[in-house]
Amino acid sequence: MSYFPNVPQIEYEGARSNNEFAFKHYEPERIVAGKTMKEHLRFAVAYWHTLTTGGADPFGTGTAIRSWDRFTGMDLAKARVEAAFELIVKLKVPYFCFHDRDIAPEGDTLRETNRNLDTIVALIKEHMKSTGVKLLWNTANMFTHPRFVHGAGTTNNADVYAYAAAQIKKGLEVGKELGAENYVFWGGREGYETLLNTDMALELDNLARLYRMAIDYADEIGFDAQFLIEPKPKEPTKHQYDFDAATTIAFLQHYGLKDRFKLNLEANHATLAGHTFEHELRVARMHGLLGSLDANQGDMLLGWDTDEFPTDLYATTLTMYEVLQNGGLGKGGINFDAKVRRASFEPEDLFHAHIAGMDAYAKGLKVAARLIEDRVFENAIERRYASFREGIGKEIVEGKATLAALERYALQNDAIVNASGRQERLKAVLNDYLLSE
Ligand code: XLS
Ligand code: NI
Ligand code: NI
Repeated sequence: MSYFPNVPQIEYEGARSNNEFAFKHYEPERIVAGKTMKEHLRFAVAYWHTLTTGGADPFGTGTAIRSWDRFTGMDLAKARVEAAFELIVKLKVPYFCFHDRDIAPEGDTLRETNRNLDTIVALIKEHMKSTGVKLLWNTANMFTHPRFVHGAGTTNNADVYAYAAAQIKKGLEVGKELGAENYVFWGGREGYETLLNTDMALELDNLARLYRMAIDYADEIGFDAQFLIEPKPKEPTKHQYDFDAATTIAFLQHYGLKDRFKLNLEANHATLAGHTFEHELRVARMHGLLGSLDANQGDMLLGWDTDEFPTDLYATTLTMYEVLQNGGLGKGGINFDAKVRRASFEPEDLFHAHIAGMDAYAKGLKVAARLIEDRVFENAIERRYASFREGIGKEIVEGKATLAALERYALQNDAIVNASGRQERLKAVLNDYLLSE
């Protein structure tokens, strides 16, 4: 039986195809910059947005038509697994990601909850085996249940902290069982509302302790996934501790955790923090910490995490530029942490959305590869910083300059000449590449 009877297997048909159920740019086996598109992009479906949630917003209930919704409880969880793998295979997506609570319902006790999880994990394992689909990452949902009202790793309540630890322990075991390539920590409630009741130093120390315990346990059970932290500045908490890449890197450095973690960066979280996505990627890349991507986009006119499917070609191009300059994402991938709009409630919309996102990233990859091959920005940047390769600039870069020496230089150099940054010209060239690919 099929959950998406109206949707065929999606194939690449090229830019001229007008088949709505075909890729126009994503050609999995095509070689770009030395690797297949499939190897570069490592796409993943996000279980929560695609299988679990149903289009509810703070003003209205769910709208999504999902044929698996006729079931409840564990039957619903099982039906979602069937639907998930049908969708993932039809989309030719190699990976998926989930929170523990996306795939199986909570029971009355932690023991029962873990039993539910085990049942679904076993079913997922069978499907992974028969389809070859792999788990990019899993994570623990430590933000939905009311027990996490004051946080999980940064709660004031040690009983809740212990519960969170138990949940992470189980998550690592599940990750190992399913061969997850990464394990994610997103601190949805790891932040604070007011300093009037908050011991920030204790909360941060405790969060680091929890990460340390997770590393130790992963080592103990031989789970060799890459640990990832996903920054976000706010929502649901007013002020989240993993605000952005720079803040998270400072945290990792301070607590001596930098060599065991990388970052899972999300486009909409970047814009919520007042950055572009490429800024966040560059910061992580400079520190060797670019791990994985949550691909989506926000809305310029809305100030929250709208998690739209990524269709902005400028953004996907500049994102793939950073990824290529990073030498790829290693164990990471491109996870569509994105949801169809509430008004796009038909099951087919799930396919249109993923096809749009995959094509936008494929196009971005092709354009970025050509930009790099032609050294478009590299040449411009090299010229712009030429003054640091000779004379006084070279001495500065080599650490030979002192304030006194620079003063001597400045005193006899009255005619400073600057050159244009040529921003508009570079943007026009970027347009030319986008339009001609
Ligand atoms: C929410 C986050 C979340 C993480 C995984 O804003 O993006 O979905 O990716 O917990
Ligand atoms: Ni995310
Ligand atoms: Ni998000």
